[in-house]
Amino acid sequence: MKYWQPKFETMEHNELRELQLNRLKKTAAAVYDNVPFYREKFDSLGITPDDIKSVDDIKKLPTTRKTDLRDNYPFGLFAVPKKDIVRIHASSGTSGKPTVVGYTANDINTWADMMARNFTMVGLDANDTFQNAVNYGLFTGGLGFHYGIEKLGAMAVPSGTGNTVRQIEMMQDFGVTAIHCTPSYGLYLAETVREMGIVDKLSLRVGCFGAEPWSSSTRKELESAFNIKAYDSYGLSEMMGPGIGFECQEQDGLHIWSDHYIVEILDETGEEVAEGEKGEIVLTSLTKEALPVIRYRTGDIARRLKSECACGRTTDRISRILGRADDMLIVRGINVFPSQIEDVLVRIEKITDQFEIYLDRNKKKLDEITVRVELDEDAFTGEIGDLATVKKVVEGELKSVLSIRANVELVEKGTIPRSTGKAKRVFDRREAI
Ligand code: ADP
Ligand code: K
Ligand code: ZN
Repeated sequence: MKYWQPKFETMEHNELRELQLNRLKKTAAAVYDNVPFYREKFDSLGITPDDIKSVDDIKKLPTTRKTDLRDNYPFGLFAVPKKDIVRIHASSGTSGKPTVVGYTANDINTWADMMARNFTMVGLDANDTFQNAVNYGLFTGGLGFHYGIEKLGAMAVPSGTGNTVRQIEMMQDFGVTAIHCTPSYGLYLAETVREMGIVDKLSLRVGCFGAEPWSSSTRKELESAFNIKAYDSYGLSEMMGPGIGFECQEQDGLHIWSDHYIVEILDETGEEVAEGEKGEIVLTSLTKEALPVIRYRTGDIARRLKSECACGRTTDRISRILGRADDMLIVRGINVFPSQIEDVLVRIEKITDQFEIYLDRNKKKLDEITVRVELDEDAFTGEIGDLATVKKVVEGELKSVLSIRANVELVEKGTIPRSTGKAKRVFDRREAI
């Protein structure tokens, strides 16, 4: 079988537009009726869901930003009563609180079907054994992929992250044919497999890599190290999670499932960019029940590609992600905003409000984040124990907010250059992967 849901994957253009229009109307009505945030936005623009007469009328609708989710933390943008929510996930917010997203039972099912489409698209089926080597928990990557693997009928190996040698043993012992992880962890796994000299003992055919940007040279490296085909998986929690965009076997851009999302590529002024130009991906969900989102500014930069594809799917297509429109950093697949770090630091005593962030790639090819902070000498007694305590406090606070470990470097007050304009706080020394 070539398609998981052929009706939707290969829908003829006009029919697809018609479907999008109906679903857009329904979504607009749902948020207008159930989400005060959207009701106010619609009112202030002087529009109602009835003003949507064509898909292009989406331009009349308000946009949504990550800060809107934060301002309505935790459940303020949910469009259904809490009893209909069967799961939540969370990702990083721009500062302070995380962004919480919710799912109804139908949402979970839709997401799993999208995943099963992706897996079918790259040639997987119920005969496959799929190792999901990402974090399970509040992040969407774990359970998101997991449910799709089970829906496909393949055998899921929920290995999670860490313990690389054990991961490779599992691949070997269980006859794993497909793997999902971040591309940077993929590179480390590949290197370890090479060192162990067991590539020919593996049955891997397919790798799915996402959550952070990666290049075509990394693709070649992963493909040759594992003897696989490597595919790009794109997504974001606000739109469900991973898998809302995925490469097909043409390996030339990502299909975005157009029966579930409307894609706009906008310039800084909010206009659709000229054909083939780069712009910000703006997504509107068409079927999400728990958390419908209108014109979400993803902050991700890409190009729109022609929707015709040799694989026969008729969805919208985009290039791989080419960058970010804001200052969001991606560290080990986890989104980190400098403002989040600032937020943590200002609340800690005995340090000044100056800081710098350094990003490096360690020997395992994994990201390392170092935050340099200044000791406030007035608060410092000169005891060496004091230093250790301050460092520990800062590390602990950062860990609890970022969910990754940051190295903390304490320096003397005045070491970090004061700037008169926009301070340069981030020094990304990682080579692109
Ligand atoms: P995920 O778990 O899918 O990474 P998050 O909501 O935590 O979900 O992060 C979403 C962000 O991660 C995206 O907006 C994008 O910046 C980045 N991202 C996800 N997948 C990719 C990818 N394949 N290529 C580049 N960036 C990606
Ligand atoms: K991410
Ligand atoms: Zn295709």
